[in-house]
Amino acid sequence: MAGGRGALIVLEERTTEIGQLISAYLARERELEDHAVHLLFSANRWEHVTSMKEKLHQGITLVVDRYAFSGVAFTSAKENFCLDWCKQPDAGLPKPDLILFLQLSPEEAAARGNFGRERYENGPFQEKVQQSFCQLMKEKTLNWKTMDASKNIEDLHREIKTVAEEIMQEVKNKPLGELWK
Ligand code: FDM
Ligand code: MG
Repeated sequence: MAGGRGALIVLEERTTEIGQLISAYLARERELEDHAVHLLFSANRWEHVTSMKEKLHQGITLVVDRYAFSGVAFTSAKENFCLDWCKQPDAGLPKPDLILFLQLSPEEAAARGNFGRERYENGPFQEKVQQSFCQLMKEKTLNWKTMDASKNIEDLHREIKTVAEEIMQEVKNKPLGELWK
């Protein structure tokens, strides 16, 4: 999102009560109904919006992890959830100027550290999530870029830095949009 200085926002568990609930759910320490947990993830984003907007209006660039696209991709990978229902709770969030999809095959992802401990970390589900992401990436009103995440960290970093700096220049004086509206 637009601006000169940077700030990393990882919508991170544990800093709020909703975040703590989500964290316990992912760690399989507690069960939550599928619709309810989807709405909690979205609520967790909404509770960060005021401070995100403040930063953006100060000209700070935000790098946001765990944004609405993960929410839609993971819930819509479950049985009986359509993409459209999944998108609604996040409609109106600050619209990103660039969305980076770090693509890695589920096999390669599984070979990385700690895979399998958390909820959703199994091959067949990850395949479905990847298909949902492919659906989402068809939306032409959003600026998706796919990066090859199997590269080494230095090369990937360089590529991300280049596209990020380009878009920061491009959107410098543009107003903030609303996602899915
Ligand atoms: N996840 C993440 C969701 O199910 N919904 C969401 O809205 C978000 C942001 O939580 F399995 C899932 C995706 C993943 C887990 O997210 C933790 P990260 O991004 O892998 O840490
Ligand atoms: Mg994870």
